[in-house]
Amino acid sequence: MQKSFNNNFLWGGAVAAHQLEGAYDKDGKGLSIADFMTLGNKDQPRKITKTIESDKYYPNHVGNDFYHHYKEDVKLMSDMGFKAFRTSIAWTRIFPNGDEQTPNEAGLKFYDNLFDELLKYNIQPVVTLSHFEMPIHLVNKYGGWSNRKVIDFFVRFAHVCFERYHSKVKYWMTFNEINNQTNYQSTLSVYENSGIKFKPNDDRQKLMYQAAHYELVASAEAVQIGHAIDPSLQIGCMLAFCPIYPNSSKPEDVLFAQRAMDTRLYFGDVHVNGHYPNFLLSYFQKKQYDMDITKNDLQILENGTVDYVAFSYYMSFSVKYTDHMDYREYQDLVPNPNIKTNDWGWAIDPVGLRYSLNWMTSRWHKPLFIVENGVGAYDELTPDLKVHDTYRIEYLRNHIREMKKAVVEDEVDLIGYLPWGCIDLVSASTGEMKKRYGFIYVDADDYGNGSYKRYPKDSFYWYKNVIATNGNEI
Ligand code: P53
Repeated sequence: MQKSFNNNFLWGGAVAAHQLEGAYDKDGKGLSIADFMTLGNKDQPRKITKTIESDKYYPNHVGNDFYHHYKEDVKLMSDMGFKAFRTSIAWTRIFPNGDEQTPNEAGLKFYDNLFDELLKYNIQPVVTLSHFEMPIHLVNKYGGWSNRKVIDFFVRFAHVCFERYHSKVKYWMTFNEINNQTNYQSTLSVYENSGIKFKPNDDRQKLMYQAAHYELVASAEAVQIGHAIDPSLQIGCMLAFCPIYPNSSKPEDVLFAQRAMDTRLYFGDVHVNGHYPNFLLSYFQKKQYDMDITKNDLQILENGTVDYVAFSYYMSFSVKYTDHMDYREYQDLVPNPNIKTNDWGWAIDPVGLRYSLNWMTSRWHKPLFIVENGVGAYDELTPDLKVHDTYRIEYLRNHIREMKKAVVEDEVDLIGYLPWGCIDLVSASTGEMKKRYGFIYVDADDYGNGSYKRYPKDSFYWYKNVIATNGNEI
């Protein structure tokens, strides 16, 4: 049994370009899918508009204005003792339209500056290539990831990034939460993952599987290119890991929960094993899906397996068998009476994190990396400019405790822990600023009003001590 975390355990935090940078049209940046998503809330989904409409508010245009505050923000991360900081490279800063031959130097320069700033404080950048922010031009001209041509555009982008930053960035991920689109009934999820806008008679499920296939091939190509450029690079996949529990011990519920997890996580099987699991190939046949999967694709998948599995962990799901084994995320989830939820209905389940770490270890035998975890909550800035976020500390403490058991008692191979939205940013699902995750409060409201000043919350000082004691004092 290990005593505690290794000394090289990567404590830190995570963000994504489109949710915090703002500066959506600065220095040659092109428009991304995120620039067309309006403000929503937990009852009112964000709208996806065709053009930028003057009477609507688009929160990602401003983010938390990190583009102009990054030096100050990195300094605050360093004050907390961060060893690693995860962000993404906005594809549209590098290739504004996505299908150009040559990259935009001003965009490349911004990330040089950001990575240099991090390295100045010995903070390792951890980088996602595609995090819900593909160029809108690729959507309008090619239909997003429903088009095979997009593979080449992504691979070119990945190539440029590896070439430019390989000496500064060791840990990479290809596609953020590639499996979120399992819920193909969610217009927003498939748009964010794959830049697909469904038409009324589309077979959404088939389109989703086809787009995901192209993404998996693009990912595997990128892995090979990255390794060829620099064999020391660690290139991983990234999954939204929500374990799915059976509603009861009835064998049908248990079997159905297993099928549900297999359906949500086959993406990981392909990334890690280099081929599709049989149950899914058989499912494609049953549905008579004539998928565009070539022999060459299968070869690429086989040769481009990932070095590690990164994942987000927020919540667990539960399912109850009714009359089908075909998991449909939009209708098959049931509430779990053993678990409380946050204000947005996400189930708070720390034990599920230990379960997940062990589940993935037994299935994939790869190093794991927690690159998102946290609880969205309403915060209040007091008149003396403090935020007493005891609820956030409690959530993170309980999750870190379970993570520690998985590392110490179960000997799971875990690279690090990067909780989500370490500085307040725009929510992906709702576009709100007030669904906050940060250790650092940003004074801005849902409509972009505010000073954008940064204030450490109580959780800032608590997390700083967790890192300083390498997880001995939680
Ligand atoms: P927000 C759904 C389920 C789990 C994670 O989410 C998800 C989503 C999609 O929103 O997204 C990840 O901001 C994602 C981040 C996102 C974060 O979780 O909706 O990788 O971009 O911000 C938290 O509260």
